[in-house]
Amino acid sequence: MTSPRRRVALLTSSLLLGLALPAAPAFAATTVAKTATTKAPTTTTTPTKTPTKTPTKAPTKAATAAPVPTATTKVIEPTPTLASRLAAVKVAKSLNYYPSNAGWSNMWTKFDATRIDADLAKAQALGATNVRALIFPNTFGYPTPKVEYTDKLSRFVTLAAAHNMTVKFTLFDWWDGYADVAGSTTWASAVIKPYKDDNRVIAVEVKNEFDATDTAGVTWAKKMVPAIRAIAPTMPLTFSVDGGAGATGMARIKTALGATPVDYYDYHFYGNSERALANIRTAQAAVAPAPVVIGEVGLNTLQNTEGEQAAFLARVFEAAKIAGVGSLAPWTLNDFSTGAIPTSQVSTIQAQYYYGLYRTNGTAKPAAAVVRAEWTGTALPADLLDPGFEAAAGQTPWSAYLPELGVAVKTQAIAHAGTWSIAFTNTDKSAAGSPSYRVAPITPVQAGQKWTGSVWARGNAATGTNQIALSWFDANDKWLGGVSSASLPVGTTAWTKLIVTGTAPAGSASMQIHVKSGDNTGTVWFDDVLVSNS
Ligand SMILES: [Ca+2]
Repeated sequence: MTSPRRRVALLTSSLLLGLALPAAPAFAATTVAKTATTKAPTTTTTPTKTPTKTPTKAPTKAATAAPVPTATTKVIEPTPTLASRLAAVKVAKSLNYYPSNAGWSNMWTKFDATRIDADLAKAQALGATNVRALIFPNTFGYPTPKVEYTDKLSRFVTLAAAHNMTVKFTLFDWWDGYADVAGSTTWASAVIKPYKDDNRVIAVEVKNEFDATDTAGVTWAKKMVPAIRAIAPTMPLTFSVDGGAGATGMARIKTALGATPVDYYDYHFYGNSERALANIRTAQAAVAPAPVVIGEVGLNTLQNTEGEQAAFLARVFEAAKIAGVGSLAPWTLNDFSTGAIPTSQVSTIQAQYYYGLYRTNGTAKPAAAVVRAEWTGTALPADLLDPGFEAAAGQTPWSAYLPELGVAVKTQAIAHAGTWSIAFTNTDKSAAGSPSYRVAPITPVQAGQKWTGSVWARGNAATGTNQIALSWFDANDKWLGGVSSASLPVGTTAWTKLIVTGTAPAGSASMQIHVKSGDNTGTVWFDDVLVSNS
C-alpha cells in the first residue's frame, strides 16, 4: 500500500516466480516485460490482539505445527489452466493479511499457525475467498529458501484452503537484488514450483508496487517474467503499482515489459474514494485489454475516522463494480500492535498500524461490516453515512469544512429523530463560503445523474443562510459547480425540510453534500439527511 495523500507508504510484498512456458498472457498477446523495484526489510517484534467478533460461520482448522505437504495439490479440481486461474483472479474476494502481532516478514519468522487459523476464520466469515501471501527472500533464504520457511508457506496455503480460500503469492518483497537473475530464478523456482499445478494458488505477483522507472528493475523483470512462466506456465503473473504511480505507473510497466507481458495488472488504491470510479477507469484504460484488479485498498483510522474508513471502502467497492473490476482486496485484516512491524520504513509510520478492518483487540471496525456486505451480496449498513448523526464519536464519515468560520457540534439537546442532531451557532462567512458539515455519497458520481438531497432543519433566532447544498468536482478535484436549497427562514422555527436537486454536470467525478450555516448569529440544528440519485 502506498499512496501519497493519506497514505503512507506501505510496502511489502514479493512475488513468486515461475517457470516457463507460454510467453503470452491469457488476455492478449503483447509484449515485453518489465522490471522491479526494491525495498528494504527489517526486523520484527511483538504480538498482541485478540479476536473478538466473528461474523458468520466459518470453519476453522487447526493450526499448529507440522509442516504440510508442499508439492502437491488438492485434487478436487482439474489441473488449473492459465485461463481458469485468471478467471479466479478476476473474481477473487481477496484480502491482505498479516497477524496483528506479526506484520510483514514477522509473520514468517514468528509463524503462529493457531493465530493464523483464527484470523483466516474471521476472513472467511467476512466472505473472503482468497488471501495474499507476501514472501521475503531475505527471510526465507536466498537464493535457496530454507525448508523451515517453505514448510511455513505450505502450512499457510493449507490453512487457507481449510477456510475455502485460495492464495496469491507476492514474490521478492523487501528485496532488490536485481543484478542476480540466476539466483532470482533459483529462488522463485523453489518457492513456486510446488504449486505450479496447485489450484489453491491462483496467481503470482512478481513484485509488489513495482517501479518501472528503475532500469535495473526493468531489466530484471523482463527476464523474470519468462523465467517464471517456464516454472509455472499456467500461473497468471502480475506486478502491482502503488497508488501514487497509479495508471501512469501501470502504463509504464506495460510498455517496459513489451513482448513479455504479464497477464493482468494490480492497482493499489489509496486515493480519494469519492473519485474512485474515474480513477479506476483511467487505470483500466492504461493497460487495456489486460484485466485489472485492485490488490490493495484501504484507509487508516489514525488520520481518518472509522466511519470514514467504512465509507471509503464502500465507495471503492461500488465504483469497482461499475467499472467491471471484480476483485478488490482490502488492506488489511488487522491493525498492528506496537512492535508488530519489523524495523523498516514502514514501522516508523504510525498510520501503518491503523489500516485494519479489526482493531488490535480483535473487535471489528465499521469497515468490517461493509466488506462483509460487499462480499456476501447483502445490503450495506443503513447508517453507513450517518444520516441522522447518531454514530458514536469518531465513527462518522462527516467532516468539517471551513471550520474556522464555525463548526458543527453534535448535540442531544434537540433531535428530529433518534437522539442526536448537529448544531451551528454564531457562524461567519467569507469569500470562500460558509462553514459546513460535509460527506460524499457511496454511489459513484457520474455526469448526468440527477441528485436530490434533503435535511430537516430548525432554528433558534437564526440569521444568515442555512441550507443543504450539493457540489460537483471533476477527476482532478476541480470544482464544477453546485446547487443549494432555499434557506431555512430566519428566526425561531419548527423542524423544516430543506430539499435540493441538481444534475451532475459534464466531467463530474465526485460530489459533496454540505449542510451549512453562514452569518448566523443564532443557532440552527440539522438532522436526518437523505441523499439519492436517479
Ligand atoms: Ca438524529
